[in-house]
Amino acid sequence: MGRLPSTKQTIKMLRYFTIDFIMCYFCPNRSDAMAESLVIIPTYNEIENIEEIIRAVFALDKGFHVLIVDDNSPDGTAEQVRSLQKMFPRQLFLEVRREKSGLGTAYIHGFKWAIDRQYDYIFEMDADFSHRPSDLSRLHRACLNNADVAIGSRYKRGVNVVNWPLYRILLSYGASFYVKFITGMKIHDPTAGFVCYKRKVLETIDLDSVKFIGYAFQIEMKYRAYLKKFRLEEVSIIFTDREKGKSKMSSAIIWEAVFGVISMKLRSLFKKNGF
Ligand SMILES: Nc1nc2c(ncn2[C@@H]2O[C@H](COP(=O)(O)OP(=O)(O)OP(=O)(O)O)[C@@H](O)[C@H]2O)c(=O)[nH]1
Ligand SMILES: [Mg+2]
Repeated sequence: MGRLPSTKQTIKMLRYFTIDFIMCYFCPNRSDAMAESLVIIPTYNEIENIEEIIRAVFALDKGFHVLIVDDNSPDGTAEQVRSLQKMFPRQLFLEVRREKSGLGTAYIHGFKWAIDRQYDYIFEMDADFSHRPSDLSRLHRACLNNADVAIGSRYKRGVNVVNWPLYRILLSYGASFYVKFITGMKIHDPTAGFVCYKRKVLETIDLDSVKFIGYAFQIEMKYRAYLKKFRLEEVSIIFTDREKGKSKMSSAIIWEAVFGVISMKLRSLFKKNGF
């Protein structure tokens, strides 16, 4: 015979049941009323990583939902996701866009999708295991405590980057000083792409006016949250270079960040384009 649940467990179960019941009535868009957190993973040609990263998130058993925003990858990433959806029908979602249109717009697409479905905590994560899925819980905890935006930071305590060539570290570390100098944000890792946003942050930012695509997109999102006086908090993480698949990094992305940060600062001073 199994043990009877304690009073505390019974109250918890009743609470979940009530929330579930209410949410099923008032949020019919969301397939699993228990889930409050959505991990958005943009993908382009990630066939070698996609199954493993999805399984790694679900293996955490924290009730995270996952949305893949794929840009019609020629390698069949989306088909792989579709076949996994049979195994995780209530937790795994897929949006396929017509063509490769950049990481920034993929996230904006995912943010709108998440807001429509009333997720409370919305994460950004790469598919290539540079971000450890187990750190999702730490970002989540930071947002449950005090933060409005929790940033998985490579540079909060020293330099926590594994297997990157020196030039990449210098580029990224240098960029963080440059951004701090121009924007005045006191963040060690403003280009970080491992982030948890509270829904209210994304609802406040004018997502249609965010135009950047690569590193500049990550900087702009943080800067807009900072200007709206949201609490940004860094959580120290270890970042590891991808082992499988190809990087989508390009010189265009670097130049976008170099000039983008200045143009973004100017737009914010003149309160142009949604700032
Ligand atoms: N949907 C979509 N996803 C993209 C696009 N470009 C990159 N991604 C995804 O965004 C994530 C980060 O891309 P990476 O190629 O790892 O770029 P990065 O992390 O800036 O560069 P590396 O450090 O060199 O890996 C990965 O999951 C990519 O598949 C794009 O144009 N569209
Ligand atoms: Mg990467």
